[in-house]
Amino acid sequence: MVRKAPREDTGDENLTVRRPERSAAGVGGVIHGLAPGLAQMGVRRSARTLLKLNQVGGFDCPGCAWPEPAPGKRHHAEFCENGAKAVAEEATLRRVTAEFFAAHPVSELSERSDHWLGQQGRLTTPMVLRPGSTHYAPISWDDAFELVGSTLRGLDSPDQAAFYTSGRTSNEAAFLYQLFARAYGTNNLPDCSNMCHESSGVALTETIGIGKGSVTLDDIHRASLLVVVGQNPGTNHPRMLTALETAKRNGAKIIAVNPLPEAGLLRFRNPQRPSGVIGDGTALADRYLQIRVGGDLALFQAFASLLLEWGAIDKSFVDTYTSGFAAYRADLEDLDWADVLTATGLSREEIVEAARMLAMSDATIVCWAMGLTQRRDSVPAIREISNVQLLRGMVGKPGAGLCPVRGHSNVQGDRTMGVWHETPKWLPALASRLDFEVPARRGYDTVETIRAMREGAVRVFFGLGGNFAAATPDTEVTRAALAACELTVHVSTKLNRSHTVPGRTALILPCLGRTERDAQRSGDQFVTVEDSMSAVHASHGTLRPASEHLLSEVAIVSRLARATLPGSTIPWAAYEDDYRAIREQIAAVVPGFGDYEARVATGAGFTLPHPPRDRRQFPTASGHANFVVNRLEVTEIPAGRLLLQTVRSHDQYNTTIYGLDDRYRGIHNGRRVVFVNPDDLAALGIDDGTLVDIVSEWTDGSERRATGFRVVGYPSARGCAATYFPEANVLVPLESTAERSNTPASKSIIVRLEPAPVGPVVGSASSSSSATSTPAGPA
Ligand SMILES: Nc1nc2c(c(=O)[nH]1)N[C@H]1C(S)=C(S)[C@@H](COP(=O)(O)OP(=O)(O)OC[C@H]3O[C@@H](n4cnc5c(=O)[nH]c(N)nc54)[C@H](O)[C@@H]3O)O[C@H]1N2
Ligand SMILES: Nc1nc2c(c(=O)[nH]1)N[C@H]1C(S)=C(S)[C@@H](COP(=O)(O)OP(=O)(O)OC[C@H]3O[C@@H](n4cnc5c(=O)[nH]c(N)nc54)[C@H](O)[C@@H]3O)O[C@H]1N2
Ligand code: SF4
Ligand SMILES: [Mo]
Repeated sequence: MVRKAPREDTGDENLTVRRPERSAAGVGGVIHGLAPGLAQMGVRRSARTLLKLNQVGGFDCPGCAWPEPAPGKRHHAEFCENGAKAVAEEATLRRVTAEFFAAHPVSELSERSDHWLGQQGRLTTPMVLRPGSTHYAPISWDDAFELVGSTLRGLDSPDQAAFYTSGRTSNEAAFLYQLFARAYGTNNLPDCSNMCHESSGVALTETIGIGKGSVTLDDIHRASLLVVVGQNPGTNHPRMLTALETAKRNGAKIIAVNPLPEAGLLRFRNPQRPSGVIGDGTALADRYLQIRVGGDLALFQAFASLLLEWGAIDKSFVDTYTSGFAAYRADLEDLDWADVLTATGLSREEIVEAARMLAMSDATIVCWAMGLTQRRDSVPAIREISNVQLLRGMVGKPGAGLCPVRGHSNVQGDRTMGVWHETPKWLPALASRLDFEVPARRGYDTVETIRAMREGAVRVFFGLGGNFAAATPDTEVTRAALAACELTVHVSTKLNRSHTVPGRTALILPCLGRTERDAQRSGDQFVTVEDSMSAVHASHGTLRPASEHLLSEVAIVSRLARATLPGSTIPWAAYEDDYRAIREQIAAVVPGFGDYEARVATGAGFTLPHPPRDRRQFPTASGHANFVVNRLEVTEIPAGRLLLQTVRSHDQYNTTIYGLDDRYRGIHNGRRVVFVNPDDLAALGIDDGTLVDIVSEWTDGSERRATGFRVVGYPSARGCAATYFPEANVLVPLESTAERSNTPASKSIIVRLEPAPVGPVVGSASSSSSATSTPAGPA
């Protein structure tokens, strides 16, 4: 295998490992959050910008999808450290200009790290890479749209194009984008949800009839028990800790279920309260279940079995609102406790104690995120959570419910707006209003899109935001698939990996970010977003745009549509001129959006209807909430192997790498680390600090390799290792996905660690699969 020297210092030579921190946030968090802003925006712009964050009349945080408190209850600084970093990343004063592209050939950019690419600043002008060229060159907007439009018009079928969306896109842009794709003739609308909470959507649709969570922020505050499963809120949803703290002050108990003892879950120092600035803060979790990766289905089956044994079920709820209870109860009679203990790695006593807390609670919420959704058995595991909540009657009751905690700030809204590879129920109504045909074929999801590109069935890839080349699994396969396209187009704010994996022709279309003023013909526009708890509200950009050449996402979609569908009778130009016209269409067809304009104009926004939450009405085929029988399969880990999961560091937003530290886990100046329990290291005969390759092993006998990781002894659950995404995506084959949701199984990878051959360059070699040693870009 070729070991390549990196183009620049990835920092890993200076990697240091300290003791993990015991608690999250506090004054340290605020200072850490402000530092990138000060460095990238300066003092005045930082202060002005951050004061608008999450305030009425200001912009919605481009970080995560955690909700804001109601307008009257907001603090002056209603944001967290990572929200401030997300804003700094967008509001930076650094710029990527045409001169930048003239100075850096694509071949060079492709060898730069994700961190370096992001650090170059905001994209400022449309760029094209023509066949055979070595550099991106400027192109006018008109020529860019004509290029995309003529290519799309020239395809044999609209299904030869795929239109990807990342979850930062506003409701208005998302609605227009799916309208365009459908009017053009395809349902090929893969999105980041396919890699994120798709498993939650599929499972909940089956059990309660709607793929969204059933709680509000107020419910979190009123719960008497919160179970936080497979989630690291201290890093990924920091203000969720404030909500958990409020719940605790109101008397709630908290159970954390996680292979890693994440700092924020265990203790929290609230920076908005003086007592949080000093001292050790609030102990959050009352009980910590250090579960093995993949043990959740077994855990919740064990909970259900105990609750049934104790008669601790809400019989009247079960009788009135559910179906399938008898079969479910019968199935659990055969529960094999030996399997439960193997799968979870927990003792029977630990499980019984936690189950007792469930039995005692009159208002329980279960929250979860990526620890549950990215495994082969994700959908069954989430259905099992739903089963337990149904047993106890914990849906449609104040302070109780099911709470998938979404990632991207508008990922839930994008789905509501019809960004989906299947057809929303309201699509026929839209089609008849605007006179187009509903495309007949089901569209491709993310993994299917990669496969179709590889096979030549998809020839044009269009990405509205995101970083498809880096976020997806099977890095080499995905990159080859993108490179095989006739045309790739990325609507982006920042330079990223996807721009360095061009199709035969490639376009970069730079757009406004959410923080920026969006002026159109009818005046300044605002957009709307939906948070994780179905609350919809307006977001007003206020900053001066990073460049005068930027277009809004809405304008880009509108012009794309006009260039592609010249005879279209849909009023694309009117939508671009005044976003109220888009909201009018949304209000006319999407349930729950009646009187949209008036309801977002007030600032407070509104919460979308959710029949199970609001009325215990379950829009399933049976009209009841469904108990579903799930089979418990214990993953066998061969001797000498570990079950690897991939996590986010505290200094990244998905594929955007803000910095090289992961403070809470004690990692500084580097990312190529693999966390392993010290007892496992001893059993494997590998010393802490050893440089290893991570090799994943698959049932077809194939292997994939990521090279040059430093082993860090860490108190993870036994037999379970962790490393960062996207560096580890090279290890996951396209075929390894969750049942039913087709989400890449990036959190259960059987691996062995191989001490790396000692070379001159330490910890910097590019990831590569065993099949090829093409550099994947140092991470
Ligand atoms: N700052 C910041 N914020 C973000 C993001 C970011 O990258 N940076 N990303 C956003 C996005 S898109 C998303 S989807 C969310 C992601 O939010 P999270 O889901 O919190 O993100 P991960 O880092 O993937 O963390 C997964 C957690 O699940 C645990 N886990 C892994 N496997 C298992 C398992 O089998 N069982 C259990 N019980 N736990 C397990 C891991 O130890 C880890 O604590 O965050 C959003 N917010
Ligand atoms: N191994 C592994 N893989 C994973 C995961 C994991 O946990 N482990 N998590 C998965 C998850 S949960 C997700 S959500 C996906 C994320 O997949 P994506 O959403 O595709 O990736 P991001 O890194 O969030 O996208 C970052 C890019 O978005 C662009 N961008 C930022 N803001 C805007 C904007 O306002 N408009 C536009 N047009 N562009 C913008 C910038 O150019 C930036 O480079 O990754 C998935 N991949
Ligand atoms: S919790 Fe999420 S939405 Fe709220 S300020 Fe932090 S990053 Fe932004
Ligand atoms: Mo996500």
